[in-house]
Amino acid sequence: MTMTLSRRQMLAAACAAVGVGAVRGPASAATEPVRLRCQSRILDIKGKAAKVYGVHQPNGTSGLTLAAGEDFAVRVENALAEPTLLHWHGLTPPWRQDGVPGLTQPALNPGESFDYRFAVAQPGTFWMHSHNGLQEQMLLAAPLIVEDPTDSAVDEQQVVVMLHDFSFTPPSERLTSLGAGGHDMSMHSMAGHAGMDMPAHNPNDLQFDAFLANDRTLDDPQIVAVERGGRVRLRIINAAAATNFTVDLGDTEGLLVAVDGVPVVPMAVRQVPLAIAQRVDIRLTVGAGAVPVLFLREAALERTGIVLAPTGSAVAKLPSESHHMNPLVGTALEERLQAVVPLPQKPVDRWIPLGLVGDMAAYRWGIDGADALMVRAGERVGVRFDNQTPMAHPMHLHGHRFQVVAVNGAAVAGGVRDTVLVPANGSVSIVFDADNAGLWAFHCHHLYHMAAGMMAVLRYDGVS
Ligand SMILES: [Cu+2]
Repeated sequence: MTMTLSRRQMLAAACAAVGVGAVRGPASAATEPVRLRCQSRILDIKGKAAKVYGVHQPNGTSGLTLAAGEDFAVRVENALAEPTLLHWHGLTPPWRQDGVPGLTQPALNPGESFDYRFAVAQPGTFWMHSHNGLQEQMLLAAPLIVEDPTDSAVDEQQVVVMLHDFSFTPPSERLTSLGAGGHDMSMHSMAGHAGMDMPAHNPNDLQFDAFLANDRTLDDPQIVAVERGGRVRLRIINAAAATNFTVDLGDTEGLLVAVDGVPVVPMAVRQVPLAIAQRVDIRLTVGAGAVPVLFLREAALERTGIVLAPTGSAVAKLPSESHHMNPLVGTALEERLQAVVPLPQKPVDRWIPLGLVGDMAAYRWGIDGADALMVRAGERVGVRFDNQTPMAHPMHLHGHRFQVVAVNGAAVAGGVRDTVLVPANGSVSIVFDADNAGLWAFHCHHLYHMAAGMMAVLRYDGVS
């Protein structure tokens, strides 16, 4: 079945697509904070009404776009019926503005607001999400785009895509059932999906009712109007709570130019693994035909996506399941990444070994060695993760950007980023400069692993 979009539909889709790009105010934004309201909203997911959360400006824009060199000046308003707090994932603010309840500041009660202001020097694709309880699974997340002012001369269309996993079952019930029964009670039968490609240990420990790209399933995807022959910069954010994806451009070749908002030596790609909380920027040129950009759920059949539709192109209906098992998200890309600007050469002053540990049956997770996460300002710090579990863990350090220097024991001069996937029963080493004194969350970004104990704090000597 093929459907052709009217010009009006295309324009409507285009407006929706550039929503996060149309925010930036004039220089007066330096004095007046942008209001970001945490609120509930209703989505139509597979024909059913779903009550979820979101972060919006008064004009309806989801999230925030600013330019590097500007101040991040934001007033967060809690319009929810429960406490909340937003974390600016990938930014490096003063630690008291990092938005981790109980660590950097108290959560905001319903009706409360809080003003944030700090300088943002580096451009990139970042995001914001609640760091309170399991609210991230309620879609309390939004894009946070820092544009590079030197890019304004580049003739390309920015397309931001935020991915989510979604269940109609409340996340608190799911966490309880994982802990109580050792498995997710809402799990669908996997029997029909098991096959030769299935790893011995399934990387998905939760099942979901839907996978969303910009809040829509592939049954009714976002159609983004683009110019025929136009250049596009995809900014893809994996905001899922517990799902790794592979970005799939099909026959179209893209150029991977950044990971977690930080430039990498450009690499031609058709498929890109994207672990929980990671981002990729991909440049591509569209021809005359529509380009589906698909997001394949790891080691499963489900997928979601958007469609880049040049003027006059026909957009075919896309099945929401792949014909073959989707790939695993591993370390093959991580081993090849090279930062455009690596960390300066410097000996490591302090190595901290961390063991990632867990008990799948009891659904308890932890970080061995977290007590030693104490550094002094000015040190070059190395952290070696040894994953002693059969699941991969996307490890995220707040307030810093680190460079990946080894994967499974093999040295690399890798990407500079804020979230790295430590493979099942494997290891990853990272280094960073202790240049932002404070108390910083350091955790697995799989929401249910974090909630079940895989959370630590990096402490600077003298800060409490
Ligand atoms: Cu984990």
